Amino acid sequence: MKIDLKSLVFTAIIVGTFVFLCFRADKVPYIGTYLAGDLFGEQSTLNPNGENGVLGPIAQSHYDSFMLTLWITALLCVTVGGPFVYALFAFKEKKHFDQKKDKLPKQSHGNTKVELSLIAYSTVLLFVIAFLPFGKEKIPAIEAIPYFFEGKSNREGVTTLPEKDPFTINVTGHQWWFSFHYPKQGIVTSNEMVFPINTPVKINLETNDVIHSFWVPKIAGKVDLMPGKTNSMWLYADTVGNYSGQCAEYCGDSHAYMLFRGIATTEDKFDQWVEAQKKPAEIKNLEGKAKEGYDLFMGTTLYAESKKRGMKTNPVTCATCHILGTEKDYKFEPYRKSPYPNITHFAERTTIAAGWRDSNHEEVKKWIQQPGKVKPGNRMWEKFAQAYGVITADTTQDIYNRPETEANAHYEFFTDEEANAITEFLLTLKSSDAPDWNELYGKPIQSKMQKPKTKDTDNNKASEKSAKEKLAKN
Ligand code: HEC
Ligand SMILES: [Cu+2]
Repeated sequence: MKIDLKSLVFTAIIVGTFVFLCFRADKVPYIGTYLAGDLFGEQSTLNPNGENGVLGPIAQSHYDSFMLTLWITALLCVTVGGPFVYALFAFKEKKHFDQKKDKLPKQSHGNTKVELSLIAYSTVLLFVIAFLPFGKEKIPAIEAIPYFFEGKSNREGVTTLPEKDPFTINVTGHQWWFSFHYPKQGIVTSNEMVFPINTPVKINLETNDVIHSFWVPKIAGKVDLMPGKTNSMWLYADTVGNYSGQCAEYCGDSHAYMLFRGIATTEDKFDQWVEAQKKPAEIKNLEGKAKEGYDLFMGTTLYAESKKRGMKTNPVTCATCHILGTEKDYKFEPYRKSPYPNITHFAERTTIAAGWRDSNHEEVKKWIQQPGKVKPGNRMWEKFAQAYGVITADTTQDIYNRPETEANAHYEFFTDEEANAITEFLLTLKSSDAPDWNELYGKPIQSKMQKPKTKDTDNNKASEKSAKEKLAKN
């Protein structure tokens, strides 16, 4: 068979471009970002050794198996796709082909030799994927499962998960945030999982409601949190950092806003953090606005909204749901499955609303006033909205899909003054010796993400107002 040079060049260009894009999409302006969000961003698994740090053996082993598979599929693409594309060019109908005069090539069907060799070829490749120790970790894919779940490693200097008494964090998923319980340390926190570097960490995963999935892309994951079952995995980081994590299984309204942070820190800082977490909240010396805020939090003051509706008591208060440990030796563990975040050390966290917004006065105030606007459908908003009759139990689910009720989700439960006072109080909830993670390790990508699209048009404001008036009448 004579090789047709022109067809060969076309084939090389097409197949070559495809393979290049598979490996270096990030090098082509826009394509990488377009295809995958941000190929080398904070939540990327593609650069365990990239500029954002070496991230330990698990991320590396995932990366290794991914790259091995990618190389092999590239080989398949060239060896099978290549002849196919070549045939398209080389054997297409010639320009002056005349059905009557010119002869058709010999028509054939099937070719046992080709078919058998293709089967053998793919079988060999599958074996290579399964058994070849590849990359830095050299974990063959077939061993990757026990590796990930049982905490093995081939890397020098990595301590693997001890069978007895490993460092443990119990993670519970809620709609739409994560809580973290440290059984040895006896503490319970939410949305920011702090752990020491160079320590194998056993993670137990449970859910309080639906299926969620735990994933810190740069360190390890993802494993589902299944109702009625405890799954586990391990993680190990060898570089300090403020890594961003994400629920990776669709779990309802605010799934996309169900983030968290994995904060890998030194042993010293970790111990310092634990000591701070064990302290009760200081409420005795509160003054002025912060004291007002505390009374509002506890619900001892009648809220303006309750007054307006002629209620003698608040139908729901912050303390109805949130734990605030104010006594010495307060025990948090009984609340480790509570569907509401522990607020005792709120201001030590760098984010609010499950890692979704930065923790600062403006964001916290907005959250308190209009939680439904920040995070659609969240449970806190739902309870206030039902208590004040902004929604009835059956409108919760589709409130965002109906123009006439969407404005209700933006209803403000607190006046500016109240929200400011509560915020002031919440921001006192920190001990002075707690580490500041943002300051130490910078912020991960969430803080650079877009704000939620809220249509803050005049039109929308007007409909909010009319919804408010309508509700006030009822
Ligand atoms: C129905 C129970 C409920 C009530 C009442 C309630 N909250 Fe919440 N709160 C929640 C839930 C649930 C979340 C988690 C929301 C999420 O991220 O999806 C939350 C989250 C928060 C957060 C963010 C916590 C974090 O670590 O990210 C703050 C701050 C907060 N609430 C303050 C308040 C204040 C102040 C009040 C009173 C005005 C209040 N809450 C009333 C249930 C409640
Ligand atoms: Cu989830």
